Amino acid sequence: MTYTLYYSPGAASMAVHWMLIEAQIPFETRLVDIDTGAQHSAEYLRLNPAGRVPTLIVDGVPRHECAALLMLLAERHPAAGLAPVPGSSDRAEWLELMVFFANTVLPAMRDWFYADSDGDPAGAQAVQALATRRIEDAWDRLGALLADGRPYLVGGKLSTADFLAVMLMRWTRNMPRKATNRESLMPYISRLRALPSFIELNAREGLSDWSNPAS
Ligand SMILES: N[C@@H](CCC(=O)N[C@@H](CS)C(=O)NCC(=O)O)C(=O)O
Repeated sequence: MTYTLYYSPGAASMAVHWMLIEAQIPFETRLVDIDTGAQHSAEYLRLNPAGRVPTLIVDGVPRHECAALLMLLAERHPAAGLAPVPGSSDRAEWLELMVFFANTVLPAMRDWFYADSDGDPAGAQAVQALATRRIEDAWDRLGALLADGRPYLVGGKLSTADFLAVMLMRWTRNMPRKATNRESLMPYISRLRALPSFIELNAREGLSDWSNPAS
């Protein structure tokens, strides 16, 4: 099995990059700097016609959509134990969360960050206001789940849902309402940010602006 991850630091590729590191899956990386528009190069558009990251080349075939990539990797690497196995009692909750992140939170994030360029700039404020409400609702939902003291989102174990959740929480760091301002989420965020794989991920992507304070 061979993998090449096309990524941009801190972008939707981050959860996939994190999983590859955590599961110790061999992979190569190629930087696509979205700040300089590299996602629009002819070479990259051949791999990803939407001009977005991530793209994961799986055994020579370009694959897209970060949530799908996480689920695919979990299926191809079951020994990593990063998803409840089919038929297990935690499977339904994991599926619910993965789909919730993919069909509700990721699009709301996209709307918040790209309201001007994806849509009509005249309506951008209203789009961002609705996106903010959806993002806040997501943190309410996750805060309620974590209220029972569970260390991770599903089944007491690290899973793909955590990679996605923490990446999304990180994206709020420069928003007026940050996930880190919520007491219901902070113990979870600190626990996940302390994982060696998260620290390694940040080092590899050259990121230092959303780490646990040095103790
Ligand atoms: N639905 C896609 C969204 C990917 C996406 O929007 N990626 C952003 C970065 S977080 C991107 O490529 N932005 C560059 C652009 O749209 O030009 C996924 O979940 O993988």
